[in-house]
Amino acid sequence: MSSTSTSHAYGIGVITVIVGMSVGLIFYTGFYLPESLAKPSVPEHILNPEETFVIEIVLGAVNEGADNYVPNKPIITLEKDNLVKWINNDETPHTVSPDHRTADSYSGDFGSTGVIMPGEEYEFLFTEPQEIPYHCEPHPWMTGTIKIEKGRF
Ligand SMILES: [Cu+2]
Repeated sequence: MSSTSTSHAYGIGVITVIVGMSVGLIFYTGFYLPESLAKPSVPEHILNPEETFVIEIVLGAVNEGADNYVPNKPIITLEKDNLVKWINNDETPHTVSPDHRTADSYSGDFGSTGVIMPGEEYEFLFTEPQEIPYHCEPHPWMTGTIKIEKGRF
């Protein structure tokens, strides 16, 4: 009799552990994981700004002392022109590389991966205010800064 009740208690214990683990797993995959993987929620007007801001890598940018990133130190505004496009109008491949590793919490790491070939472009959507000094990897004398500011509203 006593051995029956012992195995009965054991059975209930095992079931309790299984149920507990299942509840934990469901909570983890159903609530915790999606929350931690989700991108931050960004207002629609920042995701779809009115304008694209263009920075030209001008012809002859490769030459030391010449104009390179034009405009060179622009200030852009969230919700207005926070989608920025660098266009390489030079005859040499260039990069847009942050001086220090810089990320936007929505768009990820900032900077062109590899070179931007002549005629090609690099685009980045900024969603947070920040100031980023950047340069060209093969031509370190080519430098620029971009500053992103909050919108008026
Ligand atoms: Cu360059």
